[in-house]
Amino acid sequence: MALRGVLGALLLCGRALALSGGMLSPRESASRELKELNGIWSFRADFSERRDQGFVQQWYRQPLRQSGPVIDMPVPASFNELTQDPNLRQYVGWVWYEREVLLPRSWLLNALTTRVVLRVGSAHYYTIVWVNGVQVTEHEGGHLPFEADISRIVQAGPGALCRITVALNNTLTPHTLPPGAIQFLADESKYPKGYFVQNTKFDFFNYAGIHRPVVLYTTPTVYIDDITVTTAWTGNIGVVRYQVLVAGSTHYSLSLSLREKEGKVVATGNGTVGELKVVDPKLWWPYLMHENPGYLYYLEVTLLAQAGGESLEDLYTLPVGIRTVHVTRSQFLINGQPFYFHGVNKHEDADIRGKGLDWSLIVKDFNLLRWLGANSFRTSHYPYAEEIMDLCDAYGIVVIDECPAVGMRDQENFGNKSLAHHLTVMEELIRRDKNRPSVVMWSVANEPASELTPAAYYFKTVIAHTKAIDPTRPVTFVSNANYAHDHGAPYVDVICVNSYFSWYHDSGHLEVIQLQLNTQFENWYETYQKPIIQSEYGADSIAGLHNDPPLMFSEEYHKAVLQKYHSVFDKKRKEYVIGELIWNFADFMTAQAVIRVLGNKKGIFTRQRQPKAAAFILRDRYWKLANESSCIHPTVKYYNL
Ligand code: BDP
Repeated sequence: MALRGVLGALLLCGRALALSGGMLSPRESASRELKELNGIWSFRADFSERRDQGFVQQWYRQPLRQSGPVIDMPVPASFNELTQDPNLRQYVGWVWYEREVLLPRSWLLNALTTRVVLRVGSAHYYTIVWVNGVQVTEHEGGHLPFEADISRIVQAGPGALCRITVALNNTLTPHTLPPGAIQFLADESKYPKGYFVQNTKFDFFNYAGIHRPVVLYTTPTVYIDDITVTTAWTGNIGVVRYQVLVAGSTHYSLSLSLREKEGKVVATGNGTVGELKVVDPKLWWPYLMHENPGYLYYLEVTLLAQAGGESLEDLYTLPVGIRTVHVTRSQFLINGQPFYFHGVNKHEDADIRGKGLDWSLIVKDFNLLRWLGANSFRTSHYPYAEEIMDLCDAYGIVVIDECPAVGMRDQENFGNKSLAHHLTVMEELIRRDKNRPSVVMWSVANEPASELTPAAYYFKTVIAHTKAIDPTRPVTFVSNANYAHDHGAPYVDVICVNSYFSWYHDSGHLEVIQLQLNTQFENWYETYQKPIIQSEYGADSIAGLHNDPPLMFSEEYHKAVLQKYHSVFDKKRKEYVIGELIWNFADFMTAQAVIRVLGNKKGIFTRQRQPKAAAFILRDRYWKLANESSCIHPTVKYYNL
């Protein structure tokens, strides 16, 4: 009960925090310095019965080692699988992190001109941050960044040592995204006193910890707070519309220049709002649609201002891709050309580090995606790291950007409290990713119980809000509901549908796939006349397990399921099916269950990124699809990768 009480109270506080200002990715420039705080932090999980000892004893007031034993914990990483302690693996409640850092003297000398910001790339799920014992921020939700201006605290402090304490709670409630529920098991003949478990209705392990980099960075006290760009082109003229938000003063001037990759300035402008015109623009194209995919310009924004009698300058450079996105009744157009999504669904998931950002894994995954001939992925089932999104922009990998609304299976998940939080999360997601050319569509949820009556108002509201914040991108959510009873589908631009024929239904009966898939597509299209993406399909296979004729869980069965689906895609893609995204790119960890063998095994790669037989089927198919596309450039070579 106490655990529920503490989290409940905090979530209420969270509600009051209004979303304001920008969330530009931290970048060094002539006016901004950056210090990464990745590495070993001190850590303690609060195993007290009520999980509240850290608050009662105010662990943030002094170094963590003084209030009890600490262990080393890497950041970024999930804490779950880094020790041999099963209780930490399945821990639910508050954990505490701490790091002491020495700040450069130059950051502290002039409070009138220098601002110091602490930024957390993501921490799951509810986070409170103190600096030198003073609370500086709190944030609800994993997968998205948050930050705090800590200038006042560090600049008033006794010296350059700065102690950062982070308390983080992985408890999920019916109103969090994703939702979950704590179940207290009171039968003392079966469970120890106070025993509880956390139940979720989504199919991945609820890894927790500080999952993405923590950085400190500086800006001048008058600074570029946010930039919004939208792009268009007609004939041989590209247009970059911009809006710049400045904080700290109303007396400033702004100048902008747009540079090519090679450095040449192609357009200049000034003021907070304007339009830059580029003659013969190099458009941003998806991977395999052009010989030079992912072309980025660089928008350099320069701010000049006066503060405390001094002249200040702030510089920020934003990568910009010029491209357009449109949806018709049967097509998805990028730069006016039909785009067919042949890609994957992923997870941020790996051995040992869980959902912690890992550069080696990121690079390996992008190499595998390109080897596969995949041109797109969906960020199932939550926003991925900015570092990943940067590479999507640069490589031309098209993204359906999904928010963490997954496992919304109960009536309780569709009330006003959930809705208010869902709107905030969409605002945070769009604020972070709005300028990314790779993001072509927002997905507001995965497999919600959209057949429930309240889902109609709920999704109407979430989708309208998303479109109001970003009118430039289509919006969807991913459905597994019956087409005739789905209350959210009327509001989406593209129908995204998941199905697992011959797996969860008619298990073992490969022969029914084509008929059932055909019926699925026809029902949805006849009802809505909107283009359709098969947003999940697949089967589990244990790498190295063989059986012919194909039986479930063998590599042969996995291949056969894919091939049956593909034969229907090939007919329907000539009509209104605009994409196919395999479930899943790689095997991943889930909660323990009788249908999961050390996790979900629907990956075409193992968790260690070794290909199963299905990967080769998909590779042949994706390269064939790419080569068929009218705009693929002949220099793109399958075997060169
Ligand atoms: C779908 C879910 C996905 C699961 C997958 C499966 O969207 O998260 O992992 O099924 O069961 O329903 O493998």
